[in-house]
Amino acid sequence: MRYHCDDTIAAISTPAGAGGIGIIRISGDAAIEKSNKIFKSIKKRATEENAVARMSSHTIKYGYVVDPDTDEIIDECLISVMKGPHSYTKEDIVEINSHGGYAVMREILSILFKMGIRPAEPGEFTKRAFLNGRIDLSKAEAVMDIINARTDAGRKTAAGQLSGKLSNEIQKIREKLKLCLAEIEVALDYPEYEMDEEAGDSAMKLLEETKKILSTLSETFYQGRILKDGIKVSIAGIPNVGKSSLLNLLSGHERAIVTDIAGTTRDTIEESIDYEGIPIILTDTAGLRETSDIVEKIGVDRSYGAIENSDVVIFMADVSDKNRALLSKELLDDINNKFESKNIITVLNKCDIEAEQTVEIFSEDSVKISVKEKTGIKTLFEKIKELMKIGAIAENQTIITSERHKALLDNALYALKKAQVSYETNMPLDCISYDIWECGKFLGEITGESIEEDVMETIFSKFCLGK
Ligand SMILES: Nc1nc2c(ncn2[C@@H]2O[C@H](COP(=O)(O)OP(=O)(O)OP(=O)(O)O)[C@@H](O)[C@H]2O)c(=O)[nH]1
Ligand SMILES: [Mg+2]
Repeated sequence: MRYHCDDTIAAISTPAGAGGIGIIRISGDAAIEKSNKIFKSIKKRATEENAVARMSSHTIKYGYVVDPDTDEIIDECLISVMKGPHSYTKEDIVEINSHGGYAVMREILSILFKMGIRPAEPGEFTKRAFLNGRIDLSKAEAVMDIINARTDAGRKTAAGQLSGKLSNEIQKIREKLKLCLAEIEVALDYPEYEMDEEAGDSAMKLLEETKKILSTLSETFYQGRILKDGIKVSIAGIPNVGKSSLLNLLSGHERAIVTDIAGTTRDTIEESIDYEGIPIILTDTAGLRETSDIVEKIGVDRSYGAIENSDVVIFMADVSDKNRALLSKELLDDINNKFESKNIITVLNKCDIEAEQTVEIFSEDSVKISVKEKTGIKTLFEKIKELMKIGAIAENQTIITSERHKALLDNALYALKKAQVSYETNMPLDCISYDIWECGKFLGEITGESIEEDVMETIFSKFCLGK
């Protein structure tokens, strides 16, 4: 497939701001011709004519970018040419590596725009790669995920999708659906014979298998989302138990104010950390207590909001003092009641201070730590991983991370369930094949084979400029 775009586009592909080098990418039919006009190659101290036009594909030349109207030298640069179809977009691509200053790159771009090249929209290079059939839609989406990945786990998942893991899985499912349809189609072609039982049973067996594969894939979304976006963990408890101290220890810097005054933290404080490749978004909260202070009251409300919003709650108690431990236990019971379905880990802090019979107040599976002496932290993280079923993902398993994919897989599953019901209730054969066809259509939207224009536009509009 080759989707022909009449216009040639250009954008800065490196991040905004000053950098050692900056890359301007140009893609389209006029990329070589236009860049030829603004580039002067220096060869044996003499300028070379038509330097870009004479370049072989996938080579680099050194020279200057000049304004063709004034001959003014804009910057020193390296220019590379990748001729279509062997390029990112399958079109001719020219990349100018200039110095990464804002003014330099703006000037080069504005000269290109004056020559009739159009500014690229966000994600337009990748969109062209998709429209020209170089990558499918799920791979295009993985490009963005790999750019945005903040941890190893997120990067690995995106890389798997980019290499075609999800596409292959979807392809396999679609093959199964085709087999299933073929069985039914034979019966449709010869309506004088009722769909014989054997053909029906084997079609339904295929359908059942496909359903299982689809639901396993759909269920990976829970872990996939965590790997991509992180686990939201809030730290809650009565004042002065060491919540902010834990946040500071885990984030590796003095992010929150710590004092021995109860009620130090007034607002929620968020920090992203990376624990063994898993992104964790930690929220320290204001200590929970009855208060008449207006500001503290708002803080306490926010603490409850943070608990509500989190995947895991670290409920921290201070076991260095019996009365405070009892107070913590009272609050813990209350929180357990209020947030029944939440994953709550009871963490007993200040274990470095000897106190009689305080630990026994809490259940046995509580995690004993001392922020001061940095003990028990590993056990705490193991507990978080266990609750979030992080270890349950097999090394080579295909994982979905996008809500769009999740919704489409669930629609595909629903279509198969409809097909099963139609078969069981002896509905006409074309009803069953329609449901199966519909299932295939939903899967095709994941890879982009069947996709509405506006859905595609929405997907690419979320991309960054220059990709
Ligand atoms: N001995 C000991 N002291 C600790 C430990 N963790 C924190 N502290 C001390 O406990 C006091 C309160 O710590 P914070 O981290 O401010 O407590 P907090 O729960 O954030 O308190 P609020 O913001 O008021 O709710 C400080 O004096 C800390 O140094 C610990 O593991 N052992
Ligand atoms: Mg605090």
